Amino acid sequence: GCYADPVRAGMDADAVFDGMTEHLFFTLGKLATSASLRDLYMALSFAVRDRLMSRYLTSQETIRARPQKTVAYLSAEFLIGPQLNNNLLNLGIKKEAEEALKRFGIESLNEILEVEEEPGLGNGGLGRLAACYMESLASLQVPAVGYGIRYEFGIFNQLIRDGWQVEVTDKWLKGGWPWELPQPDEACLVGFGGQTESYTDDNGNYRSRWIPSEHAIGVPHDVPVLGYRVNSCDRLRLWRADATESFDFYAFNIGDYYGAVEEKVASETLSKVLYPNDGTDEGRRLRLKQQHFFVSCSLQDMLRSLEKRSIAVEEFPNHWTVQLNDTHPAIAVAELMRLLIDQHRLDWDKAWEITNRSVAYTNHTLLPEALEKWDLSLFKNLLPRHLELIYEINRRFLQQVRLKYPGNDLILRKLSIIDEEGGKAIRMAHLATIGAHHVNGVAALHSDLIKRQLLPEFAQLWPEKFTNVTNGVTPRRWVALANPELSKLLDKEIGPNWITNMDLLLELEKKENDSNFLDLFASAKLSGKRKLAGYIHRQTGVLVDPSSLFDVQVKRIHQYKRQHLNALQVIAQYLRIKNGITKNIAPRTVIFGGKAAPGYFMAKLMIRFINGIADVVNADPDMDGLLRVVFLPDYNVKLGEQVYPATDLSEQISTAGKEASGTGNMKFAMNGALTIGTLDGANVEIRDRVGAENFFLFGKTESEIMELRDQGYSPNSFIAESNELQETLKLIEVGHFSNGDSELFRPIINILTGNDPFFVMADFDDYLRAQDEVSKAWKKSKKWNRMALLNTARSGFFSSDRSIREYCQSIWKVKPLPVEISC
Ligand code: 26V
Repeated sequence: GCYADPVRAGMDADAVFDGMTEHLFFTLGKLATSASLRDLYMALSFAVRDRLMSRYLTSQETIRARPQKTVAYLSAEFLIGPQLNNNLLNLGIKKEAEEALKRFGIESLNEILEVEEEPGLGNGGLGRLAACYMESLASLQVPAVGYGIRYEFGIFNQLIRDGWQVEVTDKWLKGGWPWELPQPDEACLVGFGGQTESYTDDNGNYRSRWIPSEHAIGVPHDVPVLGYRVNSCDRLRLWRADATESFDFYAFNIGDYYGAVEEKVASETLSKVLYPNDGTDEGRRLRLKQQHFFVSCSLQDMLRSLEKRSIAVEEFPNHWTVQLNDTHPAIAVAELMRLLIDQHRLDWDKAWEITNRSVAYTNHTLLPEALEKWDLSLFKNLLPRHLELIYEINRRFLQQVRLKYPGNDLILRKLSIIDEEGGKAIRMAHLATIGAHHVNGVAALHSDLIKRQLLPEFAQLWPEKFTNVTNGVTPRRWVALANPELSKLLDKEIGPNWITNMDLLLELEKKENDSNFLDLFASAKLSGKRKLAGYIHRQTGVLVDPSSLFDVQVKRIHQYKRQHLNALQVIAQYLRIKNGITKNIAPRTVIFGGKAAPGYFMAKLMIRFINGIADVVNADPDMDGLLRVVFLPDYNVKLGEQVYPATDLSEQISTAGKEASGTGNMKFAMNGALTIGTLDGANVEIRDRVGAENFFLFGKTESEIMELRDQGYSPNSFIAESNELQETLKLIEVGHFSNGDSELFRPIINILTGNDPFFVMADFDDYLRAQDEVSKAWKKSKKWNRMALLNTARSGFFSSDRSIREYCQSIWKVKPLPVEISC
């Protein structure tokens, strides 16, 4: 097909300029002479969107008539980041856009990119992974739909006031967001609450019927996801919750017009706000509603696509493969059963076969406190029919277990979907595992621990079900777009194909002793550091030296990620400098960034702690030229694009066994940062790939941590052995970083010296030793640059293209479907 209007969608600079002029006039109601930067951002975005349409519509046509399967990636979060630059890159019209902007008097595309609000529709790694995967699916020409929620307010914006985090509502839609296409004609209806009743159908079979007490309407808002330099343009379909007409109708009859409006407002709150993944119990009911809402809309949408083409519902698994991104969409197992049995009238066995053949589940955490459980009473109140179905799924499953383990009651209790300890609860990971044909972890170590620790009985029961797909990140956004200097160098050295084939970076290995090339590589890094230094100065007022070692930890703030371990190390370095022991010290700029969940007291105190240290260090003339500490406010995708290219040292210091994978670690390595890290998550594989000699390893292994825990961990035995650690703790206790207030950071000291589940004291000395290695290595700059180059050269494995190929081959059984545009 061909829908391109060459007048409106030409790819040269003239056409882009004309497109912008038209949109300024007709879409935005502005004259070019009075256009603001925001107007120009909107005009360029609409012009670029026009140029996606031919690819988007042809792709959707091709997928609709598809001879084969489409991937449905179900995720409560898609942290897609800014869209304009990515679409310019993937379309290949960046130069043309720059040229068009010049004619509006704009000298740098960056001025326009600055204006874009990013949709913060995710918390961190899990949501960003979904976005990288959508981009790779499109680039690999795999038919796919990402299904999620169009939150009106995404993750909060973070301000730092007096060192504390302050949360501000994220009003990302306020200026209008040009990248979405609302499709009200494809709305879906979703029920909640009420009760079930049994009845006998026309054939004399007992059936259950759900009469919900409440409904919401899901309106799809579609975002085109264009692949890199291909015609394939997949779709991200985000559901917005609307009130149903029936409320208005009912209220109209009884004359309560304003009451009806209030009801409408209440039901519209369903897709209002994204919840932090690690918050307290706040809003649990609403969160379960959100999950069922988007899952039900998405499954109805998939079934409708078959009906439209008169394909029998039994064919579902041949047309859709449904991936559950963590347990947030795990209700899909029960909802698909409900739709197949109650609406499509299939019998249980057929419905179960279809469900099981279609659904696969990715686990993203082992932390027991992070495993989703729903109180039975809450669940029953909101989803009574789903509870019946889950009981039946469980009954049949446990019967199977009984046959395999006769008389073993313990194993039944362990495997049951219903947790009977304390108040009864539904374990969503069990529902997902039983319903899915594959369960995968997100890094080799993590997948291994799923089998050995999280779900050992399930793994014994179904060994073939469990597998690993190590995470990856898209080289388009995280290298080509974020790091133009490095990209230019790579293009020149090995040609442009590395962007879609990161294994080609291995050719850089032969440059490892080429001083000339190493200098060029280092100057690309320096250019990134200069830009970040400018940003740091504008944002925080702190002046940092681009020639110092940029030592960076950016990620959500968590005890298990151990930002406090990094902070303690900074204090130890501060003390050494104060004591005149500067021989082994390399000049460093230690940079932190990340948000704490609003209800997570300890994480918020860690931010305050880092800022307390920064204030003391940065104000002390003894630290000049040796140490700076910066907390970058409001870490998000856009800021990440500035940070990764500017980093020398990547801090990946979680307690072994706690970080499922990490993905920031991969972005750093690709951009030529060295890692200081524990044997946790994907760090293990990064070290294997880049070489142990190009990685600063420290800390206890997962099994050593387990052993410590089993012996009874006593932080004091580690403190007793380390003078530096004692002095470091002492300085905090006397209030040195809190203007003499010896109480402020007491909770941190108490945790670290008491019952610390993350073993900070146990790893401190080895961490300090590894940091000394870092300082030593930094001083031999040629050697450092060689190590950095080898990190980039050997990081190709961590492209999300590789991850997606693995999902396609071993889990989804889908093939690429190239899209032809015949004009
Ligand atoms: C974490 C926590 C931490 C403790 C408090 C409760 C709680 C609740 C949820 C979570 C996050 C769970 C899911 C998640 O975001 N996992 C992340 O997924 C990334 C992509 O696979 C992976 O790289 C990260 O290691 C993993 O933490």
